Amino acid sequence: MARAVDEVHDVLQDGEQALRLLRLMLLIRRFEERAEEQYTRARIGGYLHLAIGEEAANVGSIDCLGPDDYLFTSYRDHAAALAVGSSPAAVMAELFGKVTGVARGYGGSMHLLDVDRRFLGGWGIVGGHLPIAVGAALALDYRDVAGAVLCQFGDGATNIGAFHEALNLAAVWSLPIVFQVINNLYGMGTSVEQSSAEPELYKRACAYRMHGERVDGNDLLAVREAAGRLLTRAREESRPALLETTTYRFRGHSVADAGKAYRTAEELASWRERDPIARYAGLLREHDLLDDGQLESMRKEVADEVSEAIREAAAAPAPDLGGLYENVYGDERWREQFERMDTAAPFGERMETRSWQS
Ligand SMILES: Cc1ncc(C[n+]2csc(CCOP(=O)(O)OP(=O)(O)O)c2C)c(N)n1
Ligand SMILES: [Mg+2]
Repeated sequence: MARAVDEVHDVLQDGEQALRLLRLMLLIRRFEERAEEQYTRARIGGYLHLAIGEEAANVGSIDCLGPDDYLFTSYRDHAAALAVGSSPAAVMAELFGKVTGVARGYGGSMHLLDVDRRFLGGWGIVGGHLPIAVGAALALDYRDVAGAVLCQFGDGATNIGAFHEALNLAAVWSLPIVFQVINNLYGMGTSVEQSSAEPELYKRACAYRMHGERVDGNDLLAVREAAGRLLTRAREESRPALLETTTYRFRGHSVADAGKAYRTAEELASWRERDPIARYAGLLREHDLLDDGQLESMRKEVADEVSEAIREAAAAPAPDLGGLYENVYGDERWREQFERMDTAAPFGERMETRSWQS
């Protein structure tokens, strides 16, 4: 794979920017560790999928988004929300199901969003958001806006029908979208080798005559270079691409999975040696952009920021249950429908004809 070395290292020409990216990855790591802890304290309900180990794959591409671009991702979405600039307090509050959360506490961990920052979710159905992201790219094209869509998903999603439908349409209509597969080698407990006839996932792009390439997803600057180049191409030439970023999740699939039954301790250890944060920090040290004192104070800063986010989330009120169905039904008359609920009736509601049926 050809890589423009000068471009890869442009970040290193700007010390402030180089440190900003490190800080963001440290913030994500700390946020995830504390979210895991809060889950075990039963302060977070539902599911919780952590991106510990996948920070570079997230930050590297999301950092390339411009003011007219949109972001979509899967349920492993905390890193994406933080990378796009959502406040840690609002993201944590969403995990806690509080009204100050990014989805007002109704979405939870898998359904983060930040419309102001053009982050359109956080989606729980594997691969289900790909056609929706294609729709956003079509909207950009239709409105003649020179923006692009970045759509992230896991390796498991590449075996879902919607993946193929989405890539096909994006290619047929030549839409400005970069599909980023975050290949962490497993879909729950099933390895890519076991589940994919072509385990080099970027090669699937050729079925749609689309550009595909693979980069080391634990190398922040490699991800950033490739994503930047493909997003620019999408914006300027309205051409889709498939970018595969190989990485590894250090934790289990979700907090309910220890992540040990289907992979060996040796495998985990070998990936830990390629920890994206340690690796990037090492690179900054080599270039005299970072010393131990700076790293320590940065770690402390993000730790304090996350502690404060937890404090705020814990203190915030839960949403009003009366609004539970708001934004769920398009028809405002839903209220009337639920007013008729009667748990004692045979089918859960009274049987007379409802006005909204007529
Ligand atoms: C359509 C659909 N099928 C199954 C599931 C259950 N499920 C949730 S996550 C997951 C694994 C997906 O793995 P991958 O796409 O590699 O993403 P990762 O979790 O590794 O980030 C599965 C099968 C689902 N949510 N949606
Ligand atoms: Mg996976």
